[in-house]
Parts: sequence; C-alpha cells; structure tokens
Amino acid sequence: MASSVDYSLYLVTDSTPAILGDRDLVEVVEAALAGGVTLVQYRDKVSDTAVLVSTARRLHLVTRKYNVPLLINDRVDVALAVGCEGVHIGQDDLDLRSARKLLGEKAIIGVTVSTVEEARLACKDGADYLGIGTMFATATKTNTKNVIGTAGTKEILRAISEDGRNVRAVSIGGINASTVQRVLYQSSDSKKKLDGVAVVSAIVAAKDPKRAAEDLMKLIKSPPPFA
Ligand code: TZP
Ligand code: MG
Repeated sequence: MASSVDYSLYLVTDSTPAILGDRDLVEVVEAALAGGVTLVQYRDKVSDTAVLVSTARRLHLVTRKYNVPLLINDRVDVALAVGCEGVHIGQDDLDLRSARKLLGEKAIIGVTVSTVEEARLACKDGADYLGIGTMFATATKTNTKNVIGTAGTKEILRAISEDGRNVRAVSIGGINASTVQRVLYQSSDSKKKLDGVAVVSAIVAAKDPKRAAEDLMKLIKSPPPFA
C-alpha cells in the first residue's frame, strides 16, 4: 500500500466552526472524494477520544468506498482502533519508530518537517512521506514553527533526494487555487519534485467542496502558465 499511494491532492480535515461551519464533516469529505481527493487525513484537535474514534469509523466507510487511504493526525491509538491505513505525526507526537512498531510495516506514516535536519531524520527512521511546511502563513494553523516558502521547501527536497529512499513529499500551508501551481513548480528541485499538496481550508471551508477539489486537481494536472 505505502508505495502506491497517490499524494496529488491530500485533504486534511478541520472540525472547528471557523472552517467546517455547521456542516457534517463526513459529508464534506465525501464531496471532496467525489471531486477527486486522493488521500485523507482526519485532523481534529477539538473532539474527545470517543468522538474521534466514531468519526474516524464513519470517515473510513466513506474513504474505502473511494479506495482512498485514511490517515489519523497525531493519534496512533485511534488509527489502531479504527483499522485505517496510517497516521500523520508531528515533531511533538509519538516518535516515528514507536508508531511504526505499533502500526506495522504496511501502515502509511507521514511526518511534519520544516527543516533539512527533521527531514533527514524522518527519512532515516522510515517515514513513507513528509508533510513539508509551513509553505505560507495560514489562519488554519497559527502555531507553526516556520514559514519556509518555496525556497525552504526546495532545500528540503534537495536534501531528501540525496537520501536514496525515494520518500514521498507534500507541501502544506496556505495552498489554494491561487497558489497551488506556484507551490508545485517553484519548489521543485531538479532531482526531487513534490508528489502533491495538502490542503485544509481550500476544500473544507469551500462552499462546494466537490467543485473545490475538482478545480484544484485540474490545476495540479495542468502545466503552469508561467513554466
Ligand atoms: N500544518 C502546517 S500548516 C497546516 C497544517 C496542518 C494547516 C494548513 O491549512 P490551510 O487551510 O490549507 O492553509
Ligand atoms: Mg501533531
């Protein structure tokens, strides 16, 4: 599973009223899947464990219908309880080696990195992919360590291309229809390109999440006007 994952358009969820509004998260995710999202991370910083598990189970029913992997942010225990495809962990969460021991070799495990050192370590410890960011400052997550832009992202991509393991890479932070092509093409190193982009508000806060996903996917698949 881990090597065949399509990272092109990675939806990361948010359950706060500021972004989700009063809509049902599972319905929003299903619409985004219908619009072409290729990977889903359930990221919920507000619900208790019981709600996390029950929502993750509902999400998993939907993602399986679309044959798209479901990852859980932070919580290896929730991923284990639900039996979904993996987790995404930050620098302050359970360490990657422990997560791998608990979830097994087949699980998809991604790590947030914002420096070359963090990226090298995540590669060494066996990450399947890196969530590189924060690309641009964003209201969705204000406590990010670094805003690294396309230049910082390119530096990390160059470093991981030397690692030889072909770890996959996505960019996150402030990515939307206006920025996605710049992100993809200005960050690319000659030896290693981004495998995709991760977005929260561009889809979850959109009036029409299906349409938002379709529009982003079109931009991802088409060459930029400034190439
Ligand atoms: N990690 C770094 S930025 C971010 C996360 C989870 C939030 C990105 O949200 P948005 O709305 O796509 O800018
Ligand atoms: Mg985390």
